[in-house]
Amino acid sequence: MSETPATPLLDSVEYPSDLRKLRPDQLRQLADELRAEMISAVGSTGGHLGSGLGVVELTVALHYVFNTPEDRLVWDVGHQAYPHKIITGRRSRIRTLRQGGGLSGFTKRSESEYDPFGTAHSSTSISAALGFAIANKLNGNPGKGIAVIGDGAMSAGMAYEAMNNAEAAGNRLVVILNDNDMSIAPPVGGLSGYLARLVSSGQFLGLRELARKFARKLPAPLHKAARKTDEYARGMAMGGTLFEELGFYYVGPIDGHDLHQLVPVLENVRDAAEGPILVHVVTQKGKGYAPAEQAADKYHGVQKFDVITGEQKKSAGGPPAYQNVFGETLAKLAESDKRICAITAAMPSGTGVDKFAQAHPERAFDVGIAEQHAVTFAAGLAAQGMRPFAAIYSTFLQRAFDQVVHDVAIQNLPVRFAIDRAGLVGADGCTHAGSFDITYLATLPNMVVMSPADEAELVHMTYTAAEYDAGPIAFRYPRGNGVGVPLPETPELLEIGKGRIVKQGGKIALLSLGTRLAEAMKAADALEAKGLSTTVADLRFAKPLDTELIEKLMRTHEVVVTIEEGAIGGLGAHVLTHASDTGLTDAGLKIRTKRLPDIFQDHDDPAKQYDEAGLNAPHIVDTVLKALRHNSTGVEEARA
Ligand SMILES: Cc1ncc(C[n+]2csc(CCOP(=O)(O)OP(=O)(O)O)c2C)c(N)n1
Repeated sequence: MSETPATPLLDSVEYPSDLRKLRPDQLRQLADELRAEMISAVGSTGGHLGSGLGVVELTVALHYVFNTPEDRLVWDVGHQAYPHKIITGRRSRIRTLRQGGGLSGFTKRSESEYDPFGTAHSSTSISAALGFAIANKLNGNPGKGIAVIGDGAMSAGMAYEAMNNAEAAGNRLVVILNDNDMSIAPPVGGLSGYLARLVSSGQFLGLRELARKFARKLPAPLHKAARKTDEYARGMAMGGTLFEELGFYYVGPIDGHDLHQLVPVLENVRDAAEGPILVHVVTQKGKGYAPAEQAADKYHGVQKFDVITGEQKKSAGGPPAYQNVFGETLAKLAESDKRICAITAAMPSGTGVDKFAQAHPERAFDVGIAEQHAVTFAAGLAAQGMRPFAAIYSTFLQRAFDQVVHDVAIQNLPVRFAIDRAGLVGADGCTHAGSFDITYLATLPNMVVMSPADEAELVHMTYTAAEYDAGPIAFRYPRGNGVGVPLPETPELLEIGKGRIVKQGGKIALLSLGTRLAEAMKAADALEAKGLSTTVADLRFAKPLDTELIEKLMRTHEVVVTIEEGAIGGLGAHVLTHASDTGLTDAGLKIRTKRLPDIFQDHDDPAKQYDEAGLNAPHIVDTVLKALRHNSTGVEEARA
């Protein structure tokens, strides 16, 4: 006899208040439906999959037990929050994830009151949750601050800064350590070893025993749970000395997929009179979806995929990704140069450092999510005569700005910064956009800042950086694939601070930095078609500026337009400052800057983002035409 299928539960759960009406024995079914819904949604949108699958039960249990949104739940990084979005009023929009106008791939305050804090850069959750907890304490509000932080994110210093400071929050602060023994890549360092020892220590205690041991620390509630059953406490052990030394009550490790364990343990934590409490939850990245469970990266981030087979939509192929051009070039250079080292902060494949590591494992360093340390570590290597490349995404290097200034630039140490994901990044949105690096680097004395126009130029710049020992040097390049130019057999040593003329014209000069060169060339063609002779220069360097070239072009052209994929304060600002300081603007020269707009651009299709930013060829043409129509007092003259 076949069983009658259970009535679906997820349809009745729009918000956590609906979830709390369910019986504990219904939560398993709900979790299964939630997992299936998430797989189906990400199959149609692409995005982060493995991390969300690993926290389905945790999501259900947290919202079931705690009083969200009054209790402030902060998901670290936020890439695992898709199940959370589905049961906090956003199920109807879940298939818009990461698309223009759709839901963000991370938590976002403007999206929902259940997202009390925007995340995307890792390891911020404990600090933020502590802020919520203390604010509530000061204001007499009842809510707690709850941080859910991964073992990867726990490798960053900021997490410890927060824990070190957390005691004052008492039982208002709860930290859930979501230990899936994975970062994007396998986790690195002493902490991951420590957590593994806690999990495998074998000191499993029954809940009665646990309650006795904890009685003095976590009063009454554990006794209550102990009366229910011992079962769910299997795997619950004493330990966590590190966290206890930092002032936390450590509970765990517990099985993060077993709702019979999770719910009562979290109830105890909720009702505990003392704190702060850290609950060590063991989960499996990709849980419940075979293709993800079997994948080496546990399907951390995926393209759209077929739910039945797990097969991801192939990307179009074509030219190599910039990150791989960098990684392979550096690996080749390191064959004959034993001083070259490569450092990544938990992004070996994203930065191409994996390619280097395959060839030179002893000189490749994954330091975990620790950008600040990565930079100062590189500074130490450089000070000792090595040639370190710190390969860090533009957006994550922001976190290490003081290290760049204080440890590298002031000491004029030759750290090479290979800065990936510079400029707009499409579906990941403004938290991941590399908008500011030209500004924050080119403002520093001693710093050299380059940007390749294509993948062949990236090869030259990698080589130039390797050979440059006079001080710090950075090169920034975008997400995605190159433009399809052939890669050079032998890299060229570029002259520092020298650009190149790509197209010689007369009236209009387009000064491009980076990969918008292709759009500058298209714009030049369009301008030529209108009878406007146009020069295009690829400046290669934002610092030092090729002042000789720039001055010459300014003296011989009527309109000069700078083009860069970076925020205000970058190339355009440097060119304008130079022109103004040298008096070149006095004679009525028309200078315009094309750059990213002064807004945080939302996630969208890259082409649309460039349109919004005004960085495509037609926008460049418009800018030139408008400049030509302006008279010397800045007033736009009527069209002829
Ligand atoms: C400051 C910073 N550096 C790097 C990243 C890129 N990144 C996103 S998720 C992730 C791994 C996080 O691992 P973990 O915290 O264990 O979460 P899991 O994905 O395993 O659930 C990394 C390195 C980031 N978001 N922020």
